[in-house]
Amino acid sequence: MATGISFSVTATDGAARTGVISTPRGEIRTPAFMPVGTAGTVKAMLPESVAATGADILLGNTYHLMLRPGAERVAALGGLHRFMNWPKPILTDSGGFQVMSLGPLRKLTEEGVRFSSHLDGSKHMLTPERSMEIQRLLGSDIVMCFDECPALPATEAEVARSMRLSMRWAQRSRDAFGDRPGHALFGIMQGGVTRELREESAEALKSIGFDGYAVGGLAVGEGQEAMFGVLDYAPGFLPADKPRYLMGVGKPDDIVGAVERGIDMMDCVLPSRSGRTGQAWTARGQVNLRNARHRDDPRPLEDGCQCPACRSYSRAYLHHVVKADEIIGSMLLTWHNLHYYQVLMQGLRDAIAQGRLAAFVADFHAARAAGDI
Ligand code: PRF
Ligand code: ZN
Repeated sequence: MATGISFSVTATDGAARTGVISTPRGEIRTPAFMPVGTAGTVKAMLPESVAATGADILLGNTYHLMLRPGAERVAALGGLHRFMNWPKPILTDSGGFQVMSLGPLRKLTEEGVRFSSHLDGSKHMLTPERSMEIQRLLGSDIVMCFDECPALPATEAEVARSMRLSMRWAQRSRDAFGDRPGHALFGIMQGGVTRELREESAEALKSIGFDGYAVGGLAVGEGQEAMFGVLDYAPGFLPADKPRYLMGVGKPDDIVGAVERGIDMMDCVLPSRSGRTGQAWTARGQVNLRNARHRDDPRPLEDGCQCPACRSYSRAYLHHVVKADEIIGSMLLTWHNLHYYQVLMQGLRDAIAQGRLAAFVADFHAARAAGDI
């Protein structure tokens, strides 16, 4: 990348790769999981605690931050890193995907998306040019193209029309982004579950030229089998020497399957959001701390886990604070979940580096099949 951000693959195992993205704000070890800090905070976590889980990079959202507190305000206060006290890299999503989830509150044209704020009903317009400007004002290190992710169910013709619009917006995003040393711009592949559309989208993005390439439009309800079906070929359409980012994925088994298929970066609200509803993710699968079976259990949530929730508290205590809606319940379970996700990523990186990914994946599935005990 001619942008002061570089990617080097240090080892491969089958289609999987491990490597490092170097940025002026620090290194991102890949495969990387990015916790979601939608509104300038990873909910229930101090930024230094997020860093302590092993996260190298956070995701922020154009859509939420433009509405509140406003991109110009964040810029005047020194940018998002300083505003939220997170000095490491930040990737920002472009807003298109979040706007689409507003349903009837939006209107899509060639120019962009007009929408009403979910906060106060005020009217706004997002275009590729405005999205690039907002992400620049935020100070984002990795900027995402403005795209459209069609809502399912959609016909193949609708998916094709939407993908081609996203490719025109990708060119406008590239033009508006300009040349910004130290900052990267990623293109976003669309095309649903149709191989020809995915290939057409990849070719369009490659001819524009980006610093990294995302696979968008997956994990929108098509199911894991269909998603893996696309991931069996889609990463191969993208340049091998650039990072590949699977947007909005996923559950631990989605992550493992995506990494096996050549994905380098992912983000998902799941570990943080489910931590706030009493759900924990462990090597043995999902654990619902609301369940009464934990009421008298003095054992830690996960044996051997080095997170604060497991080092210093019992399942009985976690059950109690979750049931009592105490804030510390959200804090401890979010910390555990983010820690578990980062331990999983480190395990994947080490396994790829040592050429034993297949054995790692077999152990991963065996532990989950054994279940929580
Ligand atoms: N586009 C953008 N953000 C996204 C997606 C997308 O397709 C997805 C799809 N899973 C999540 N986040 N811009
Ligand atoms: Zn733990």
